[in-house]
Amino acid sequence: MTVSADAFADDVRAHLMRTPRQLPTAYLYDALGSALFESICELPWYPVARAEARLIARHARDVFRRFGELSTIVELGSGSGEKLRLLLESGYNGSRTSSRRPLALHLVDVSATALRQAERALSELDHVRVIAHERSYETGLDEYAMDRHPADQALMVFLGSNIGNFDRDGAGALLGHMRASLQPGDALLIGADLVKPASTLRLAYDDPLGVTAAFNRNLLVRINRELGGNFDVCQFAHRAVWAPEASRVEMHLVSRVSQRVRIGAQGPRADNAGGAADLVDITFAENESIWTESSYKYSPEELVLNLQQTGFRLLKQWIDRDDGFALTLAEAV
Ligand code: AVJ
Repeated sequence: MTVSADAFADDVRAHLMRTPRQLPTAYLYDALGSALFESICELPWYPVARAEARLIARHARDVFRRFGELSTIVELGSGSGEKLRLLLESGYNGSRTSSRRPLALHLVDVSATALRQAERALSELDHVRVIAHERSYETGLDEYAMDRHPADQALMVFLGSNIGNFDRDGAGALLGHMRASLQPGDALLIGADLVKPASTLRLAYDDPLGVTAAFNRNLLVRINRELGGNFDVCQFAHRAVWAPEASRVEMHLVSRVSQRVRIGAQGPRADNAGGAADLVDITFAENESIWTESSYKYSPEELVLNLQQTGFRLLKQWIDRDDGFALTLAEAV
């Protein structure tokens, strides 16, 4: 099941009309965007993925020790599948359960390419069954909840600091949604990047190789290709700012000049019904920005508080002090 071109067009139009102008973050992950994000994770200045991988490798056994008969893992934002694969390989003793039903792995991701990659990476493991949901987190959660057997014991995983893309209210709502898809005794494993010095954060989101800039500007390339836009990609600069009062890094695309941009006037959607109503026609002022992403940073305590306020109780929190990252395991109550 896929996210439709119409939904993409509607989202883009609605976000560009906001003040300040925005683009929806989830669409950064087309095939090239997903590849660029994987490259970001290899950059020396972006320690998020490495810090989390160290914690997972070290504590995965401790995670799985808490379950008698785990039947299901639900992963939101599975990406390449490497995070979950590492978790399973480091801590899940498949042989112990080989007489039982295979472990069901529900993967929820909006990126078709990432999902296919994850399906491939995880299907190689013994005694698992992969169910892919090419869905938003919310729709994926609903699909899983409808499908679930009452006797199932589930572990939900939300790794990579993907929670960082939500503002405080949005994160609370999403945690509540996760809780509603779980039953008492189920668990949630969540990885979150922590507040750290501004200079460190700036380098992480505006790296010297320009990979993050490419990741950001690729959203315009995608809009041009899939929605018939005419963004002049070179005329938008990547900018990353740390906003300490909101505890977030913001990514922007800043218009270098005053320029007019049209979407849907030509290209794939030109022959669709809807015609002129589909058109986006915007004149950007010089230095006007399009806000493409927020990456909220947490304190370990705030994370625990958020979990407690949404129906979870803390089981264990592991912190990597070197790179400022927290892996938190909570139980649905
Ligand atoms: C995948 C959302 C966790 O916010 O750090 C990396 C995406 N953006 N560099 C993040 C991202 C710029 C990443 N998340």
